[in-house]
Amino acid sequence: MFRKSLIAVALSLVSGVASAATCSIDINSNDAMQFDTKSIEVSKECTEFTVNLHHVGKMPKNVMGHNWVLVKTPDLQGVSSDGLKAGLASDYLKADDSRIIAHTKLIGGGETDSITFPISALNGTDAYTFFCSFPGHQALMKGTLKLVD
Ligand SMILES: [Cu+2]
Repeated sequence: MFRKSLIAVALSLVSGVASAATCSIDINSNDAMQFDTKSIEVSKECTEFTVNLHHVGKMPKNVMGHNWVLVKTPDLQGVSSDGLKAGLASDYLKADDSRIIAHTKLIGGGETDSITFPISALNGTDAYTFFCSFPGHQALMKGTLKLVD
């Protein structure tokens, strides 16, 4: 009897973790200029979505800095080139750029940063791209994000 209820509690814990996990993602970046995620699906059941960006490398942010920046795909080149002009002091992002939907700060090896944004910032028709705005990284450090049922 006790054992059965223990199993029921364990099962409910597991399912609780599973549904919470769909509204956040952990992404690793490294010294080889890579994200370990190429596509992200965000459930429409989420009200907010959280990205936890980890830099698992050792290099400092002025040499191998990474951030996670979300834009509509057609805005990618414009946000990226304006970010380059903004420079390291601005985390390679133009200040108050309304085209940026969400972004973490720029981090170096061993660091982590998180960003939470409302799902109301997304819709089911636009295509979204996430990328790292550090100079030269976008070619490798890029992926897609979409809203799913
Ligand atoms: Cu990067």
